[in-house]
Amino acid sequence: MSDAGMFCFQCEQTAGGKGCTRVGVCGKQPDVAGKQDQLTAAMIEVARAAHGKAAGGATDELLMQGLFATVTNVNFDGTRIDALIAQAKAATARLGGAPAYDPQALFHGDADATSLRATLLFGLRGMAAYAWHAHVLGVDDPVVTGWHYKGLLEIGRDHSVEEWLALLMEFGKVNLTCMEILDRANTTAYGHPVPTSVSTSREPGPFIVITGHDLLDLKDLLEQTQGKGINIYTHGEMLPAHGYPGLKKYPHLKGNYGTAWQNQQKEFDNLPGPIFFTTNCIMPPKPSYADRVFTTSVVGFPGMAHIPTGPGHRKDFTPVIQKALELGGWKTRVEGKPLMTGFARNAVMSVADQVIGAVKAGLVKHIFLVGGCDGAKPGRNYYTEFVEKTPKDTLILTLACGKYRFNHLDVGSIGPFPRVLDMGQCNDAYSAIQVAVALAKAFNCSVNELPLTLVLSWYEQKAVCILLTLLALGIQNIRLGPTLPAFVSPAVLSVLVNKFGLKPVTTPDADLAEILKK
Ligand code: SF4
Ligand code: SF3
Repeated sequence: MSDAGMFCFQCEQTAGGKGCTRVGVCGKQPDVAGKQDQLTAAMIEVARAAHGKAAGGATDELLMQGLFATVTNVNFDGTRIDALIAQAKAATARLGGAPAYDPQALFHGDADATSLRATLLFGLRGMAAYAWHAHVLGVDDPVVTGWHYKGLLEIGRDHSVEEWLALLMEFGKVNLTCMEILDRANTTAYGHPVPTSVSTSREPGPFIVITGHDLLDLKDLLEQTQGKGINIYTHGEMLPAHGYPGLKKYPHLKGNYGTAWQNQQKEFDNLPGPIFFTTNCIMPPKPSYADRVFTTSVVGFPGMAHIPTGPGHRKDFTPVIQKALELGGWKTRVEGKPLMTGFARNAVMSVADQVIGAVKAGLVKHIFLVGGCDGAKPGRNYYTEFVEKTPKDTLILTLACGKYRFNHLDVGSIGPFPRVLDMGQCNDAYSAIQVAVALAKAFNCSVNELPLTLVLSWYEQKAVCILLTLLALGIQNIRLGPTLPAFVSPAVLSVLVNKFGLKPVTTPDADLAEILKK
């Protein structure tokens, strides 16, 4: 730890590609970074105290929330982290106590052990966020819930490199189950997404922008704004919500506003409507819109209004609604180009015969999954250029907020399909996996033998858990960018390269030439 007292290397924009030591590039202050490490240590103690016992639902929720709150760009509010630490200490005491864990031990010591410990911790945080979204919809899985304890317990232990790798692979499979239960929770609550054209036009009148991943928050907001003359616009990872029948049926779910998270300070500047943050990624709000920012659940930023969670995970959005009416919204209509979404697994599988036929007939030569997080680095133009340069006889599946790098491009269609198919949020990587498995079955080969290449972009911990799932499924030759994680040590990287053929992205031209050479 530096003199200034923080060390964080959990995200892709970490200072100098090594670690934030004075203040976070994201705006995280050293005291908050320290508290997040204390919270992690306190949760390791909970897991120790709960070992061999049934901890109970409240403790299950506490671990999910504590892990979720420490994902990048979720909670910058030290008092909220303090409250979670206090709850964790109380849970440990209630469970009979446990040996203390030193937060300094999390990211220090042998480089390879630190790298592997951090990888498991960051993946676990990402999974907890997904587990929480399923949980609020009433869907849990005992293995997933149990792994929040197991993962924390193992993070607090020493392991050989082989043991760490085995844990990471086990975790990757558990995260697949987590994405499966979230898929089940979402599709049970709102139906299977259907291909949907989403307006990006701005309509006159009061509105609320909702961002993040939590579909229950959107549903409740839509219910509570019905008939009030307020339009709802999705932002960032909320875009795929437009594809769900149970959400698109609301006529005041008007469209999508803005692009991915890193542009929010520009896009929300003087916005004449409130912005409601349901999950990551929140950036330090500028004074020009700080008075209209609302957070909820584990999301927090000092000084911003917070909508508390009531019984049954329900919320009262009255303050957000009042703010929308007070600000009045846009005065005139601004025309925007529509975006397509809703190509989740059910929509793609329902035309599986046509996709398979198109591949067999040579109409589709290759399928790319270009998915993952967006971010601020200029190198992320790679993904725009990559999609622009893909041959016209290739399909591009996409998911997560990285899609805003290219979802506005007109890259044409192949027969009935647009060439870019938006499968959903980052957690809808589950849909992409299901489609890949179905294609492999139809072609009687392994996923690695399909004309399919994964070109992923990462920023925060959800990408870490998804990558571990893909590796645990044996998927080879994934291209990862825009840069490799600072928490992957050279020795761990060589394992990932040798065992899984993981490749850092280079240039779109060189990567496309290599991928398509066969
Ligand atoms: Fe730095 Fe990223 Fe950690 Fe923020 S989350 S302190 S930018 S490494
Ligand atoms: Fe984006 Fe934050 Fe990761 Fe769900 S919203 S993908 S970065």
